[in-house]
Parts: sequence; C-alpha cells; structure tokens
Amino acid sequence: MASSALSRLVNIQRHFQLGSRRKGGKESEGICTIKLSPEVSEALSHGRAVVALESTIISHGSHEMKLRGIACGLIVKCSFDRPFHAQGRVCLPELAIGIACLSQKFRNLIELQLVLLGLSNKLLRMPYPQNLETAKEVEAIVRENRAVPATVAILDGVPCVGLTAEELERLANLGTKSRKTACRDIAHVVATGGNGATTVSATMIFASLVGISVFVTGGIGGVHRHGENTMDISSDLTELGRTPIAVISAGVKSILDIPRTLEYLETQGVCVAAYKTDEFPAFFTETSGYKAPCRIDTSEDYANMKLKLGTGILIAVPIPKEHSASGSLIESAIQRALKEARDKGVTGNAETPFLLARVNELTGGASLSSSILSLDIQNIALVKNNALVGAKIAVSLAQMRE
Ligand code: PSU
Ligand code: MN
Repeated sequence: MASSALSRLVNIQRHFQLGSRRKGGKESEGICTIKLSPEVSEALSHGRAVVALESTIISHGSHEMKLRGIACGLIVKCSFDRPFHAQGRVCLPELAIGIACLSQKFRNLIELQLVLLGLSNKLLRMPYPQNLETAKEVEAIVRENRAVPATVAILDGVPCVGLTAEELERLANLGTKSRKTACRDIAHVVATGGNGATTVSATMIFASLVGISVFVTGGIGGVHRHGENTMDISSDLTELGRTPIAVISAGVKSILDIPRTLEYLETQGVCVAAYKTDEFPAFFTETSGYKAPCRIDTSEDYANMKLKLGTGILIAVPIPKEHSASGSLIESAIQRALKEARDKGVTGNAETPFLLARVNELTGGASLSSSILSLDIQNIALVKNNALVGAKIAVSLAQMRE
C-alpha cells in the first residue's frame, strides 16, 4: 500500500507559468508535478484529516531582507572588546561569523535585540539540528491529534507536499541555502530545479491544489508599518484572498501594522476569526487592541462555517496563558520604543537603529540575555499550540465529510 502511494505523482493544472517550454514538441506549459508523501497521499485519498505546514519557518525564520538592512546599524551601535571589523555593507554570513567570535554575553545582546523586533532570521532562525527537532515535534503534535502533517517545500524543483524523514532532514540542513519562496518565487525555483522553503503564500497554493483545507503556521506576514508609503505588503494577504484554505496563526507580530493588515484582509474578502477570544492577537500577546471581525470557540464552529467562497480564512489563536507574561514584557518594550520614535520624529532609516537601542535599554539589555532562550521557546510553543488547534479543526472537517 505504502509503496504504491510512494510512486504516486499528481499532475495538476498549474496556476503559474514556467519559462521552459519544450522546443518543437508538446508544450509543458501549465503542467506541474506535485509530489505527495506516501502518508499524505494515503490520507487524502481516504478523506482523512491532513494539516499543511510551511517550511520557511524551518529554514529562514522571517524578514530576512529587513535584517540585512539593519546589520550595519547594529555593528556601529555595539562596541565590543573583541569587535569583528566590518565596514560598510555587511552580509549576514559575515555578521554571523562575527557574532560567533564574540563572548556569549554580547551574542545574546545582539540576538535579543533582533528577536525583540521580530526580525528573527539567519541569526535567530533555529540552527540545525534544533530546527529539525522542532519541525518533527510540530509534526508529532499533529499526529497525536489524529491528523497527518504535510510539510510543504520545493526540492530539486519539485513541489513536495509532505516530506519524508530524509527530505525533512535535508531541508533543515539546507537552512538558508534553500530559497525563501513566496508565491512570486515558485515559477523560478521550479524552473531552475532549485530548493525552496515555502512561505505562507506559497504553502497555501500547493496545499490547496492537492485538496488540503487546513494549514498551520506561527505568524503570517502582513502590512508593514509605513506600508502606505513603501507598499511592503506580504503576499500572504493576497493569497488568503484567493486560495480556499484555513490558515491557523497566532495573529501577526506588532512590528507590522496590525489595523492596516486587518483592513487589507477585509478588502481581500478574507474572514478573520479569533479563536476563543474577541480580540485579534498580536503573536506575543493575546490582545492587539483591535477587535477580530468574528470569533469561533470550537473546531466544529469552523467546520460549520465552511462555505465555498473561494477565499481563505485566517484563524488567529492567542498565545497560551503560560507564555503570555514574558510575551507582554517584550510587547510593551516594543510599543514604548515605537511611541518614543513617533514623539521624537525619528523616521526613515534612523528608525530601526533607534528602536533597537531603546528596546534594548527598556528591557535591561544584556541582563535579560536569558530571555532569548525563553523567547525562542515561546516562538516554538506558539507554533505547537497552533498545530494542536489546527489538527482538531482538520479532524472536525474530516468527520463532517464522513
Ligand atoms: N512572520 C512571523 N514569522 C515568520 C514569517 C512571518 O512572525 O516565520 C514568515 C512566514 O513564512 C511568512 C513570511 O509567510 O515570513 C512572510 O514574509 P514576507 O513578509 O516577506 O512576505
Ligand atoms: Mn515584503
């Protein structure tokens, strides 16, 4: 049974176009092969509960480009006994090597600043093998709750829905050598036979194409602060507007513009439902100060809401109570630093270094270095909690289909 599922390849009419057409012969345009893992293939064919998981979280963390932009600011700001000399533009690998040379105290200081702004990425992304362990643990939670996990990634140009243990290991090992793949990147990664870690938008596309209706992540992308000028709006939001899948997240981080993110989702026709709460959660905190457009209290509530509208739904699950105290500390430092920046008229490229410095001071800087650990744990705890909720929802849906 399992081996026949292994060889099952699904040809699906693709929603995007590759640059490679076969010369003279038949067109390959419009056909993409999506590989299903044996476990996922079998579960889908029997109508069992399946939960999609993204892979950027394993390999990249988030907001890579932003971190690149502030790396210089950090180096200028921090003066160390044993500095790594870096002038002008500094790329992340150099920064990472530099940080590796520093004493643990200063490493924590830098990393803490970055985490506080939600700029987790190469430095902060979970290193191998911690990323692999976390990915496995999240998959295990889905399984314990009677659903099948389907981690999505592109390997050697082939979109995969559900990774075998070897594939998961490979992706975790690749880390940032794989490409952060949002929907706009899919065609190129596939065409070049590359390895892509899928963001929320790309994961939604593949999961939905093969018939998965529930997808779990940590936080989704949104409208960035100053997005009204920069137009930096994550394609996660537009994809939610056109791909029918439920995305379970802990809301969006407050480094993003939460009210504009909610407005944008409204424009896209996306139902946003807070889980067991009236407020839209802000990742680190249960509340964001903004009411969620609607509320659901059970997985059955969601299953009953399923209409064929063609749009996605965002289910926002607040941070679990046991983690909310440290989350609030982080959040209040971010909020205060943001207010000070506004009051002092600090804008443009001066803003990020200012925020970093202030958040660091407000949280006691290096003295809080131990909290980097708890933050990491908290990030992981959030994804795990979402996985639990997502699995329950997927099971309710599967039961309704029976
Ligand atoms: N926000 C987080 N954690 C994350 C991401 C966002 O709190 O890991 C990742 C997700 O993969 C998300 C992507 O889909 O970043 C959004 O990136 P961008 O803002 O470049 O669209
Ligand atoms: Mn962006």
